Amino acid sequence: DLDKPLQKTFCFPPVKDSISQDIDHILETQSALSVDLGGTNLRVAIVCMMGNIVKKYAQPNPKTFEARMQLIVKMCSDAIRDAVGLNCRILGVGVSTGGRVNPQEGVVMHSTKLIPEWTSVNLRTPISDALHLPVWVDNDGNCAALAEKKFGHGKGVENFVTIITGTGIGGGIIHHSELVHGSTFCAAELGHIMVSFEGPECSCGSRGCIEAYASGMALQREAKRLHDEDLLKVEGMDMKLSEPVTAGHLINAARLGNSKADAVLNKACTALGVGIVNILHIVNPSLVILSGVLSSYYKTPVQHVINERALFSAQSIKVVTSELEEPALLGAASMLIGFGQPL
Ligand code: ADP
Ligand code: BMX
Ligand code: MG
Ligand code: CA
Ligand code: ZN
Repeated sequence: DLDKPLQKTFCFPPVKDSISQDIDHILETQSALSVDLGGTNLRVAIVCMMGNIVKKYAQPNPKTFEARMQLIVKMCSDAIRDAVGLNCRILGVGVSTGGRVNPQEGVVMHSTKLIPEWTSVNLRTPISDALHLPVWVDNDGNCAALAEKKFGHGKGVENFVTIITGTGIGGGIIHHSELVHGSTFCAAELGHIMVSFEGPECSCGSRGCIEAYASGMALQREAKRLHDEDLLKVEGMDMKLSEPVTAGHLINAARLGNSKADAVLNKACTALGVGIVNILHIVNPSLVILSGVLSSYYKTPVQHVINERALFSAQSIKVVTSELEEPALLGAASMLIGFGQPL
């Protein structure tokens, strides 16, 4: 039958031979442990080769060095135990942390008071010694950028930046497809872009940083201030006496017509937007990826500030929100897995 395509009849056997099946199985089960240390939370996850989070653990991030190191090792050990039953082979540990990080050495060089007792801390040696696994470390915003590059909106994009909002504001810059670390590992500390000489105090010791206006902690500070002055609650707002006041309450109050809450949020949006315009004028990325707890809230106002205040040539830059579940955790894992993904 000469019309039949040749390969269908002769070339590839329909069932893979057992060696290639074994290789596929080994590749599919390769996994990473990832750790993310933020101003509020300590998260650990088992992440498989394709970048899916198989299991996740979360605890409040302890305030002292000793307790934090102990908890990291404890949570990782528990995860390693669970990984066996989940058919995941752990290849190593990726750590994402706030602070300036030297990734070649696996050392946190310096931290703001958002993570206390976290300056000149070698993470690689003690974690590697305790778990008998290789360890990679980078800044959390930088990790978030790596995750976007490997698994998210940054796939195939040569120049982009990401801003991740949590307790603080983290940043990552991909320039010519590479992460920018700078001369003293302090590049892409985008939360500390200053948009006013005065402005609120920042956890870094300065004032007027975008983190001091628009981070989860900044909005929580303003929500508490309004609450203390009895100016937060509005008609129709559900707020229990026992629950802590958060940024979420501030957003709810503004939506329900609280003009004080609305003014605070407008300032936060403008500060963040102006900060991002400054970034556009320095590195000229083609894409800005917002992630973290407040990203969907900030997207439209940030786009608006860009339209109003960026130079004409920076107007076409796209602003998107991340579709990744946990960019910092995934990025930490991506330092050792996911190499099958197109870059
Ligand atoms: P981190 O990495 O800094 O530990 P996360 O990304 O885990 O932080 O986010 C926790 C932070 O998110 C809290 O510190 C708080 O400021 C903020 N947050 C918590 N709940 C809400 C909410 N409902 N809406 C907006 N922000 C929130
Ligand atoms: C702070 C700073 C950054 C970090 C950012 C986001 C420290 C300890 N942290 O600006 O390095 O990227 O917070 O951190 O110096 P998060 O706590 O919001 O996740
Ligand atoms: Mg974080
Ligand atoms: Ca960073
Ligand atoms: Zn600052």
